[in-house]
Amino acid sequence: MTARALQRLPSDCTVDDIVEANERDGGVIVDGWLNPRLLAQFNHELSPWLDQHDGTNSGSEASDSFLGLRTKRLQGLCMKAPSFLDIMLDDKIIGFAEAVLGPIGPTIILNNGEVIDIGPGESAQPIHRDDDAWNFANTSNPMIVNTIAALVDVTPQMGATLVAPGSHRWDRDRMPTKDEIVACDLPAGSALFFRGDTLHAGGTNTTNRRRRALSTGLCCGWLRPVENSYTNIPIDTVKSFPRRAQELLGYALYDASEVGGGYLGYHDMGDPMRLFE
Ligand SMILES: O=C(O)CCC(=O)C(=O)O
Repeated sequence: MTARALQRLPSDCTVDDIVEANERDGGVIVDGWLNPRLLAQFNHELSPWLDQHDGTNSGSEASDSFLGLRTKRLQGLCMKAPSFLDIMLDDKIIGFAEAVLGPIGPTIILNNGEVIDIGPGESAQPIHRDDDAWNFANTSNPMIVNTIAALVDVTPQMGATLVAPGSHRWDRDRMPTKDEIVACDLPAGSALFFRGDTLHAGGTNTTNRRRRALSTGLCCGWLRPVENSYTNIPIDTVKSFPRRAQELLGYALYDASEVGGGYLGYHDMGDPMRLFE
């Protein structure tokens, strides 16, 4: 059976619309999520970093091959491209994360803020679930939500994200057939919002253009995130950020006492947010 394309929502959609579509399909496209001014500013800030980027070199061949040998990736965005803060603090992404992850944790943190710039000739990634980074966890609820925002116009031929709609409800070992996968074409500024239990991958780039996109993922406050923001962003820089950004970067004490849990992430037996007072 051929996969149904993901629903497209307008930029004035609500968090409930995003959550509802995700509940049904495992992902949804929000057109015009990033406004043109923010998009232009963010691209401007990124350009020097991408120009001087030497390509993937994580120190592990297996990891490099998954991340893409013809793909440039950047983390530490709050420092490299400060307008990322506005993206990370966007109401829709935070509302989406709180709604989906709330059942298994009272607070959320940044999993990754990562530019994924897929170059010509790159092949598609293996299809995967973001939740599988924590492969022993086996929770019944996703542990992360992610967004892939197009920073340039992205066509299916340029390595658009591939998604298997509905796969968040499949048995864990079921893989999609070709017909069950859709490529998300995204005009610049539009974004795919999806859950950590949805099968997806970066696609093949058969063009001579680069596919510049941004992955902003949020996860449960009790998880060790994919990106290490403590080392990627100097603490003196974090000091100047709004309180909510400091919390999302993992500095707030995780407090699950009201839901039968405990405290995680002490600094000197207290809340690390004291460092910013
Ligand atoms: O680049 C994309 O569209 C998806 C990337 C992805 O899924 C990943 O790197 O894990």
